[in-house]
Amino acid sequence: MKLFWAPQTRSQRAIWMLEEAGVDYEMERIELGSADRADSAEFREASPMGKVPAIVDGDVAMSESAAICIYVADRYAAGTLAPALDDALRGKFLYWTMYTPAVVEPAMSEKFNKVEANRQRSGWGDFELMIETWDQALDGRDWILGDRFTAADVMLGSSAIFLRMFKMLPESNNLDAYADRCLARPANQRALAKGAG
Ligand SMILES: N[C@@H](CCC(=O)N[C@@H](CS)C(=O)NCC(=O)O)C(=O)O
Repeated sequence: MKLFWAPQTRSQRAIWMLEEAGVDYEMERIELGSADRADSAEFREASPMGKVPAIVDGDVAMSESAAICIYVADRYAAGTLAPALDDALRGKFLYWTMYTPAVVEPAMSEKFNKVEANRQRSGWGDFELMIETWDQALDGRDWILGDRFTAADVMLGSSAIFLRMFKMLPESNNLDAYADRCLARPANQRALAKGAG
């Protein structure tokens, strides 16, 4: 598998996911900031918007970190990092894997940019509802689905770590301990070293 990445970006999620799944992969760096950026056709096929992370795996070429996490988990770690298709936890797995791009990121962006929030009208509610919902789901659990770590935790864990780094995580809640647990995973430590740039 080839991973297109850039340091200090959402690529970190894909690296962490690949490390958790134990997949062999090579990394091709994309110079996001360069003025004369000339993306390869292979990268553009995987990522039409030119965003990282993106992967090419045989005939599969795709981007979007949550989609990559689900793909890698289903293809290389089905039943462990992704509940099987007929597992009752599959629904919650999909919900929480998508929570980062669908709810956390828009709510975070609104708060960061001081945009007036509308809990009813916005699909992501607002920052406080986003945090409360996530925090409650982690009550008494190590991972979002309970005892088992899955690709959903790669997505959510990366968001918890990011929010804490930007001092946007409320103190004394489940999310702080969750971020610590995610950081302590050996696969995440390897990923952080690889993604440092
Ligand atoms: N929703 C996408 C977002 C990807 C994204 O925004 N990537 C940024 C880096 S974090 C990027 O490639 N920006 C460079 C650009 O737009 O040229 C995902 O989760 O993968």
